[in-house]
Amino acid sequence: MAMLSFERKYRVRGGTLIGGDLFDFWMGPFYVGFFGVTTIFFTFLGTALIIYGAALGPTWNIWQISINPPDAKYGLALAPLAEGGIWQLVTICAIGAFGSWALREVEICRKLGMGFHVPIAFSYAILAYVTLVVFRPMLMGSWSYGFPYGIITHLDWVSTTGYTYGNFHYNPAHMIAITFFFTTCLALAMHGGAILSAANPPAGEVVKTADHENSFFRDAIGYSVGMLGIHRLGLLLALSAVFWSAVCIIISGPLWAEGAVWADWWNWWLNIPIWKQ
Ligand code: 07D
Ligand code: 07D
Ligand code: U10
Repeated sequence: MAMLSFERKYRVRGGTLIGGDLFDFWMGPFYVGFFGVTTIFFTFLGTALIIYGAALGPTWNIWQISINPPDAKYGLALAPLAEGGIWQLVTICAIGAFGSWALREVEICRKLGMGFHVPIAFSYAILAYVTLVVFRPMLMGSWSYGFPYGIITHLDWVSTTGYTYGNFHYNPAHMIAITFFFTTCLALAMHGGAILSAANPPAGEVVKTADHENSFFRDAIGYSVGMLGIHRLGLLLALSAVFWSAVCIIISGPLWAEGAVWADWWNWWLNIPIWKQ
């Protein structure tokens, strides 16, 4: 079925989570829905606040604009707008927009009768973000632990936070997260390569089948995970990467005290009785 006639067939009422038929329509290619309206609302408000924050100075240079979290002295209280209050409002808008986007995805899945895999996957990204700007700051007792909203300044935050714990590479959950990120790339490269090599041969050659793909990996590495399995694996790897990222930062400070060096965590290894003198 061509895309346009498919869309006509499936662009039907229903599947909404809230508001019934209200907003249950499309604008061009976009499904609107109640959560489309709330996405637009939070996005506009959040962007307007960032522009307001930028207007307060000191720069309009896109790389240097930074909306900073409040100073530690404000703890978990609301701060004045120009002293971190904007950051707090932008954070609320960001969570509102990301949450709305996820729920709009859920409504689209319900309309199409699909599983909720995509919104569940996006909710892992939201979890990582909320861990950085809500859960960890709350556990540390101050919003100042959130990262600043600026292209370069958020990198400075990553660097400073990393060195606060010595060499962040020794954080065991960071290691697990990185391994999952690298493995996700490996799996996607293998999968993209396998599909293109079988399904998109040079002109004049026959298209190969899933049996060819299975056989390739059985010949090469002795096992094929299968054509459904590789997609399950891909999702699992990617979600695990983000999950362990959230773990690696939530344990830095709330669990492994601020200023303590992650390398020292590995002392348990030196203290295992069989080789400890
Ligand atoms: C390709 C999908 C498209 C999305 C894009 C991002 C904005 C921000 C805002 C001017 C893969 C759109 C960007 C809307 C404009 C203002 C105020 C996704 C794709 C193209 N980072 N980060 C970037 C965000 C964090 C880190 C780039 C967001 C954590 C490092 C972009 C968040 C930590 C590096 C960006 C976030 C961290 C980057 C490219 C939120 C740990 C880089 C992103 C909401 C996760 C790279 C200058 C990309 C870079 C980079 C956005 C959070 C680390 C500006 C929106 C605090 C080390 N980050 N980031 O392609 O070049 O993502 O930075 O959590 O090296 Mg970051
Ligand atoms: C938070 C993004 C959420 C995004 C959302 C959507 C929009 C809309 C619109 C385009 C989590 C936003 C959407 C705005 C855009 C349009 C239209 C994703 C998020 C909701 N590290 N490190 C990680 C590596 C070092 C440090 C994670 C590698 C150093 C700190 C990952 C290396 C030090 C933190 C990772 C390395 C250090 C991290 C990031 C190598 C610095 C974190 C991925 C090879 C000196 C962060 C939860 C992630 C984290 C994190 C990888 C090096 C410090 C595992 C590969 C040694 C402080 N690092 N790192 O989390 O865990 O994505 O955050 O050297 O906080 Mg690290
Ligand atoms: C995959 C796949 C597969 C495919 C695929 C893909 C995964 C099976 C079949 C998909 C993959 C690709 C296409 C590859 C490329 C993708 C990437 C590299 C990922 C990164 C993507 C991007 C960078 C693109 C990002 C673009 C986005 C997010 C679109 C931006 C959207 C908008 C600007 C509009 C969003 C719409 C909303 C929120 C709802 C509708 C709203 C409107 C249309 C606007 C009008 C507003 C209203 C009606 C509401 C009114 C507003 C109000 C009341 C509030 C006002 C408030 C104020 C303050 C003013 O596996 O194989 O192939 O293709």
